[in-house]
Amino acid sequence: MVTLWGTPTSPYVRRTRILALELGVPFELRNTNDPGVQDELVAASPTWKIPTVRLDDGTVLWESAIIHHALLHRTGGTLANGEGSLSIPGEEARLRVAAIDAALDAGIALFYMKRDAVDLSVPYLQKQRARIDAAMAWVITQVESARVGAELSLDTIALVTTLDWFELRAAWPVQHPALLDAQARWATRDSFKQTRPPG
Ligand SMILES: N[C@@H](CCC(=O)N[C@@H](CS)C(=O)NCC(=O)O)C(=O)O
Repeated sequence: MVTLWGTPTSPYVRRTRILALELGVPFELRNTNDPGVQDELVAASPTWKIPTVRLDDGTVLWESAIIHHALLHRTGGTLANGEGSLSIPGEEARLRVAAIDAALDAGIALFYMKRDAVDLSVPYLQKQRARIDAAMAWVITQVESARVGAELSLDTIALVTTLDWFELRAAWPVQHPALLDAQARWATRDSFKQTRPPG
């Protein structure tokens, strides 16, 4: 059984949960908000970030892209529902994930700073806000041309979990019709439904 340290609301952890469900990899989610579990994370990962996993063979991994590569590599990518397989992403898909991550990281940073009553009007933080807009404007072109969002893939999982988190935290307005379409398309799939953040 894979141990997955994370929270039910983390968009990065949700990516890993969706992938594990799709690949039929059993895992236990250790909620780092529960008493004592943060200590387990700190002991396991020098970055203290979620997702962090311990695989069946005892290997500990952090960074979602590395975790996902390991899961795809170890399972061969075969989907548990028998409907095809997921491949290890190539350069273009990794670029899309990188752009989505840039928007999400900026959104997460701004969300936590706002919660801590930081003044968001300083130039560096304004730049973070502009970075979300710029990265998402490019991502929209990729969705419109069906490079992402149409098929199940790591970049599609990254896209939809990010959009859902933007909505959950009111961190960025998900309004573009192509984004709304992609969100709606995947909302009914089991792995996305089961991992929908509470709240
Ligand atoms: N690049 C990392 C990002 C992971 C990440 O930022 N996770 C957030 C939660 S969504 C986190 O652990 N934040 C804790 C912190 O920054 O203290 C990945 O892809 O795994």
